[in-house]
Amino acid sequence: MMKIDINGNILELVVGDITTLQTDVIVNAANGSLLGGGGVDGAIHRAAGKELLEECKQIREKQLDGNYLPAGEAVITSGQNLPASYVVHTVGPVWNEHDDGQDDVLSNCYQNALELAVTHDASSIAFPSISTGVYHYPVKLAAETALQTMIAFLQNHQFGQVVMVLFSEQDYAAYEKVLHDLVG
Ligand code: AR6
Repeated sequence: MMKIDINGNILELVVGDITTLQTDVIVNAANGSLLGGGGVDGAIHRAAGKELLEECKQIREKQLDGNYLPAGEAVITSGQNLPASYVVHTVGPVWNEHDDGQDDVLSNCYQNALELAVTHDASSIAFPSISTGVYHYPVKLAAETALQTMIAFLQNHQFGQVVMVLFSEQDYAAYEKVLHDLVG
């Protein structure tokens, strides 16, 4: 585990299952349908229970007029049966080596999730490594964008605690190296 102070806030990297975290908010790496899937999305819906899917359907109908949630954007539901109070659902970019705007889209996922947490008076949030599973974003590049976005946010806010939850030792090592390089 790596834990650093940024402007009175805590930023930490841990290995684990995000569905077990007791932060105010956990973030889901969803797809635009918001109707569930594999990876961390499947794990969150299984642990939260079917009421989470109902909330997501309501958001699709009422907040999104039936449309898909675009990549980079985020919406919030309750945590249902999870230890977390809220789930922020965001959609990462699908990796494409010929597209150079993906880091901005990925950064927006983290930024929009953090802003939703603030508007819901949360003081702790846990993120998975968005886009680096099924969406194939390279882990090192994703770590640079994720951590730079979190650090810039924490430098400008009195938030509390941000936890980056990695699902393997290998991903943890990649994020740890990038964080060391960013904070010196
Ligand atoms: N806790 C923390 N991290 C996890 C967990 C968990 N329980 N389970 C998996 N991961 P992915 P994406 C890690 O594929 O690339 C879904 O089907 C995983 O090892 O979940 O953004 C959605 O519905 C990886 O490091 O998300 C979308 O269709 C990271 O979470 C699509 O996948 C993200 O992998 C989104 O793809």
